Amino acid sequence: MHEGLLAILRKLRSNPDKELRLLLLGLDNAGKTTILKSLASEDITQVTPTQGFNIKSVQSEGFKLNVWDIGGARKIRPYWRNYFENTDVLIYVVDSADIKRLEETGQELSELLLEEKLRGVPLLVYANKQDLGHAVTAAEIAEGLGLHNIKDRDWQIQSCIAIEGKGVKEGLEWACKNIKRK
Ligand code: G3D
Ligand code: MG
Repeated sequence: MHEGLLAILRKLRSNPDKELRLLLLGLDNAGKTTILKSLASEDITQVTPTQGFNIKSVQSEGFKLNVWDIGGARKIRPYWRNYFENTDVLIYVVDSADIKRLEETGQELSELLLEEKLRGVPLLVYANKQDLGHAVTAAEIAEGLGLHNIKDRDWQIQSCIAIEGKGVKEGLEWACKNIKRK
């Protein structure tokens, strides 16, 4: 039987008493909802869609995940900051087959990395949709996003195929190892 990734995460976690907070962000269509589903499987206890903002808060024993589409709607951006507090890991999802929007997604990521409340928070980038023939490699995504210029936090790029659950777990393992002790 498929074990939910949150169950796996629960075992990897170094400090089981502390709630782990994950932010899962990216442009629309990147694959966030697909990753969310593979994370959660059976053990989601609560999904709260926030009226009008399209932010999903998912809570499971010991975990809190906040998920939304970035890009567009600049006027609601200040509201996002409410969800940045105490984030342990920022997970950024990129559609590796959507070269047209690589620059846009890179721009959005750069803005996020400037957020004071996300300062020093480890960054995991999923180069998703690696099954598609025209997808570019994780290394090319890293290059396109300028990840090698990031000096103020740990970061990792992980290729994945969210619809098949491939690579998702490996990314989370990195994330768990890189959570800062507060
Ligand atoms: P979002 O929540 O970031 O907006 P979704 O993205 O998770 O809703 O995914 C957007 C579309 O991409 C979905 O297709 C989904 O099935 C598809 N997708 C997600 N991950 C992968 C992947 O690894 N490979 C491929 N080929 N497709 C993927 P639909 O057709 O349902 O809109
Ligand atoms: Mg979605």
